[in-house]
Amino acid sequence: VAETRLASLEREIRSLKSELGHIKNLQTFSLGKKTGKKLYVSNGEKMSFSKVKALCAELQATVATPKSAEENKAIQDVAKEEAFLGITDKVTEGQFMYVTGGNLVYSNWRKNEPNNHGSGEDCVILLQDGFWNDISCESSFLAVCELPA
Ligand code: NAG
Repeated sequence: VAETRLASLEREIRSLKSELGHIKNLQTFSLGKKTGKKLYVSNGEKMSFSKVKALCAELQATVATPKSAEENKAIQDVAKEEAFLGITDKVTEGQFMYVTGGNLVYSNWRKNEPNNHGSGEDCVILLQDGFWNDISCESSFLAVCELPA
């Protein structure tokens, strides 16, 4: 009796795994994810940087962070408006770093940026033209999250 029950559970687990695999494939396909490329997603909402971080964390994701011109363009394609990037200089003014840790390996600052304008700008947005500008973390911009390649 116990063996029958176990066999039935194993059958069910195999079936669930198979179904989950199909759903993952479908999701990957519908989001246009390419193998070996990060996936960038947005819900089209604008919010403060802390809310973007929390939202991405809920999705077990991180805030979009371009580490190459190709990734910068991919985020531009997903973000139809100005979007926060996962980069700040909150730790040391003037030293922009990834919120996940580490120094920048790629940047695409607009001319004369970053400038810590006005009362200070510790966050970064991707402008419509693909260049970056430092901006107040309290202002609202599009949330774009990234999932690993
Ligand atoms: C300001 C921007 C600032 C930028 C400056 C360039 C806002 C709130 N501030 O309007 O980030 O460095 O233009 O002149 O958009």
